[in-house]
Amino acid sequence: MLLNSDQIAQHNEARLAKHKQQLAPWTGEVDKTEAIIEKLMAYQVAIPSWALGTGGTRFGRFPGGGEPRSLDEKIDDVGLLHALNRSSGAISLHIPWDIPADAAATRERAAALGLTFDAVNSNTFQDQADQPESYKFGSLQHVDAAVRQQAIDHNIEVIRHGVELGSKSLTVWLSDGSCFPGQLNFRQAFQRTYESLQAIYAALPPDWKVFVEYKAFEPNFYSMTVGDWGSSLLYAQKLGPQAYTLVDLGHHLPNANIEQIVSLLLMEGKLGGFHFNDSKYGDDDLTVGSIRPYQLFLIFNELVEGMDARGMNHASDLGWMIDASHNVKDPLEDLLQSVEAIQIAYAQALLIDQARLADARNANDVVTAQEILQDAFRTDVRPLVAEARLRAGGALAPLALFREQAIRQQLIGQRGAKAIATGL
Ligand SMILES: [Mn+2]
Repeated sequence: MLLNSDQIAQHNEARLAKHKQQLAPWTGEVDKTEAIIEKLMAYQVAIPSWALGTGGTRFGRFPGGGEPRSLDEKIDDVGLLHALNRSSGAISLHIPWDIPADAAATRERAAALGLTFDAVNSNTFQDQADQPESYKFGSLQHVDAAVRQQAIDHNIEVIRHGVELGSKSLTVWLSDGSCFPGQLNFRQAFQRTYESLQAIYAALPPDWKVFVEYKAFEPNFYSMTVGDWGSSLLYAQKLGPQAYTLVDLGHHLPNANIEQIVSLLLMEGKLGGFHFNDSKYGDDDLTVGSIRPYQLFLIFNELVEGMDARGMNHASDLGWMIDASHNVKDPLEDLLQSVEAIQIAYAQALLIDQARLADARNANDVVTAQEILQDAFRTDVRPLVAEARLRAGGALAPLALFREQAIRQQLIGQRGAKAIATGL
């Protein structure tokens, strides 16, 4: 065990006086403060198995050492994150990178660390060594029925693995599309994709959801067959009540109003969940909140208001997942930063006085409406987030504790300096 509860307790003890001081201004508004802390404690973010190793770009990859070499070690890493922040209580797996050799044992290992399995992800965007058909020209959209069937079978196999692990949802992200005008008949590509998705949908257990993830461009650069929230919603509506749209923050054209998309999908009961990340230009997969924290806050404003309007449970009614991975940071430190950024945006959104905001809107008082939002955004809620962690048994300062305990050095000692994560 790289980190035990005594070490966390010692770390917290040393920081407690300062934390209490920072929390003091909040204790005057007990009801509001307690409500936010409780919601933060219930809220868990799923960690993607592919973010635990150093990412890369098409130009290169610079592994950092001590990366998880197996599914078990990936689960251990998420367990470590969860021990530090008590908010990373789920893991999202990618098949075939993370096929469990013994599902019951994998499930047990995760449960011992307080982890559950969030959505399982299929992969038809690259060819595996042993597969007969190639996805070079698409998978579910392919003109050849044999390729489509192979991709359908793969998705059904992913569901089967997910069932064994206790997962309740499948995320389908397709790289299908075209790189040049004339390459594809859009209508027929849509229709073939829809029929393939129907076959996958038919294999879903009754208590499962399927998330249809969209992406504007890359790896196809002329058209993507699930290219925007409109086409994803179309598939989800046609498929039926178990199908939902998944919003990946990096999968839009520049300057898209993501918060408006979120609001409308929620209104239609078709928002399934999120892939959190941040970006400056395209699908940059940067640390959540590192580039556009205000956008993240505005998205959470729509989420809180929209979920409350539908009587939804913030913690459990949507899939909350990170999808980020890059080249220059320690992946575990990066994930601690991402989870904290999500919690901060969530807590700030919970601060918004929605009744006052509605009054300002109804009075066409644009200035007050903006003030209400920015008051919340400019409030330092970090003491609340830290208090939620403390009460849940986590560390007051997870990143600091990660470094104090030299956890990366310990991982390198166990796994080696040249250990490279399986998967991407
Ligand atoms: Mn994604």
